[in-house]
This record gives sequence, C-alpha cells and structure tokens, in this order.
Amino acid sequence: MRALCRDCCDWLEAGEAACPGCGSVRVVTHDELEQLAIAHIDCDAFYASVEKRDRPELREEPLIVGHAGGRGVVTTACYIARKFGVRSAMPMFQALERCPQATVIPPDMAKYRGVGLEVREIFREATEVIEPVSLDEAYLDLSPENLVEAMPAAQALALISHRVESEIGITVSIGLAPNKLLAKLASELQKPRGFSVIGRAEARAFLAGLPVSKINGVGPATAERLSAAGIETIADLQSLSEAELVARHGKFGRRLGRFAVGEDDRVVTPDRPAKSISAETTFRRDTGALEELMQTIEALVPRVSGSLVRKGLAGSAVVIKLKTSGFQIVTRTRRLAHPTQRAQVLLEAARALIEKEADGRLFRLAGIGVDGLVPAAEADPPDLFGGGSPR
Ligand code: TTP
Ligand code: MG
Repeated sequence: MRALCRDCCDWLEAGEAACPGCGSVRVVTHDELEQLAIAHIDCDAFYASVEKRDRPELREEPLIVGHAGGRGVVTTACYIARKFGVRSAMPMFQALERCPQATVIPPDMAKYRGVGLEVREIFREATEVIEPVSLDEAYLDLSPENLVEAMPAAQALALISHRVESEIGITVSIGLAPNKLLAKLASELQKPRGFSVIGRAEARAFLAGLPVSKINGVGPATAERLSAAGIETIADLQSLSEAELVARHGKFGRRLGRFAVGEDDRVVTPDRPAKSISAETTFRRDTGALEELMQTIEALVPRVSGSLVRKGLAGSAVVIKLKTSGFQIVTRTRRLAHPTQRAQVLLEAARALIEKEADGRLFRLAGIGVDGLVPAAEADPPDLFGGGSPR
C-alpha cells in the first residue's frame, strides 16, 4: 500500500512517518486511498483568506469580514478570530466584544467572485466534471475517465490544493470518499488546509456518531420532526428498517436510510457541458525528441477517443499542449475536415502539430485534446467507411 505526500504530491511507502523526498509530515494514508474518486473541496474562511492574501501584514492577526457598526454582522472570520469565539452571522458588536483587536474589512463580493472562478479554473485543469455548490465549494468526479492526467484521484487533489495555494494564495480543505454525502462530511473534518478520507469500510461507523442534521438535505425542520420521533443521531436512523423509515417519512425516508449507512448514488452534475476533452502526461525527464513526444501522444489518444465515444461526442479540432522545461505552455490547434471520434484521425493531426514544435526545446509535459465538441451523429461522414451517400 502507498501513502501520499501532500507537499510534493508524490507517493511513498505507507508506514513512513515523513516523506523521504521532501521531509513533509503531511502524509495521507488510507486503505482505500487509491480507489476513491469523489471529492468535495471547500475554501477555508474564504472571504477572510482572500483579504489576508491581499494584506499580508494581517496574516497572523484576527480578521473579520463584515460590515462594521450598528447592526452589522460577521460574514466570515479567519481561523485566528474563530479561536476567540467569533462566528459567521454573529452581530458585529458581539464579535468585537469577544475579539476587540480584530481588523474588520467590509466584503468585496466582486473580488471574491473573481477568486472563486479562478479556483474553479484550477479544478478544471484536472477534470471537467465539477459541480459548484457555491462560490467557494464544489464536488469533483475524479474517476479515471474524467481525469485530464492519468493518476489516482487523491494525487490529483493534492496537486489542486498545492496549485490553489501557490497560484491564488488561499487554502482549501478536501474530502475524498466514494460519494458526495461522505465527501462533503470528510472535507469538514480537518479544516483548515485539511485532506480527509472516508472509505466504504468505515462509513457506517463514522456516521453512527453524528447528529442527523449532518445528513445532506436534513435541515432544521426535518431534524425537529425526526427528533420528535426520538431520532437524534444517525445511529438511531441505522437501527430502523427501510420499511419503518418509508412508513414514517415516505420516499425521503428511503433516502435517509441509504444515507445513514453511507450509500449515496447522486452523481456529480457538471455546471456546464464540457467544451473540450483532453489527456496529458508529465514526463519523468524533460524531452525534446519528436519520437518520444509522439509515443506519449499515441498513448494518450485512446483516452481521448474513448472519452468521446462514451460521451457520444466528436471533436472538430485537435489541440496539442506542450509545457516547456521553463513552464511556458504552448497550445496548437488544427481544425479537422469533419468532426471525429477516431483515434487515427486525431493522431495524424497531432503529429502534424508536434512536428512543427519539436525544434530542440525541452518539454516537461505533452497533451492532446479535442475542441469544438458536437454530437457524435455529426461525426466522420459515412463515405469514410466506404459506403453510404455523402452528405
Ligand atoms: P463557508 O464555506 O461556509 O465558510 P468559510 O469559507 O468562511 O469558512 P470554512 O473554512 O468553515 O469553510 O462559506 C463560504 C463563504 O460564504 C464565506 O467566506 C462567507 C460566505 N458566507 C456568508 O456570507 N454568510 C454565512 O452565514 C456563511 C456561513 C458564509
Ligand atoms: Mg468555506
């Protein structure tokens, strides 16, 4: 079994206390670490973190975002202010009684929206299957067929967290699990800067200790109704049969019963249709050799064409992506005569593009993708297969 270093984002032997590569002790270990693919990511003290990023002198100070004065309330408090008992939605006067030394900054929604979208763009470099819940929170489906770069989901998540910190300057907490329900609960376990895993094996026992209000969709009204029936914890729910739950709460009862044991078949529903499908690989050693670049592209092409077939789409243009050893990104596009799903067509277009770029520069990453997605019915006219009438 392997463990994952959250700082260098590489794998190590499970059982080592620190990463032999970088010395970090931020190591994630879990029996199911390499099998799980559904993630929930939530930014830590989002508005406050953005303000601290822009005012580094406040980094180690308590900070409250919200309107000061009379009837203002706390929108969000940084983790230092939270130590003093400051909470979201608390009246500002009360917050300042608890933490008089806090700096108060009024919210700048346009700025937070911009940062939230930048964070999402970093998610998009890993997968197109992103379901935003709010500005600072999203579910990701990192199953192998959705990943731009082939690697276990856990590693893709470590890289995302790393990039958000280094490129945007705020931190996130990550939950990795078999489904949305558990992923959301996992992301709350270790805030801030957390990375928590809930596997199938421990789901039931983990849930048993929680109040019913921790279940997605159980709001205060439902919690009260359950409480009136003597159901306070998820363990109470687990002790009821499906028939009993349905009798008491109808269809919602059935869902509650499933959730209570950690089963959740809700899919991660992307916020927008994919605009492109791509696959890429980072080399172990930088290379400039045409044949080495083409071997890599050749290995990636079946992933792109397979993904097109599974999704019932075809690409109108081929895009290659190269990253130089100096981290400069080069993308080149070639339009196709007809939209295609076919690996051979993709490969030929990619070769023409790569040949022009293989001019001695060294590259650390190569990728191929398709753009201009159309329904598969518009792909590869029948005459290509030797028959049918041309359109
Ligand atoms: P949350 O993710 O709930 O909170 P957070 O990011 O501030 O802190 P945490 O580390 O616990 O995730 O909400 C995201 C942003 O939404 C938050 O920064 C401010 C805003 N928000 C409100 O405007 N009102 C509220 O009551 C809450 C809870 C959040
Ligand atoms: Mg948050």
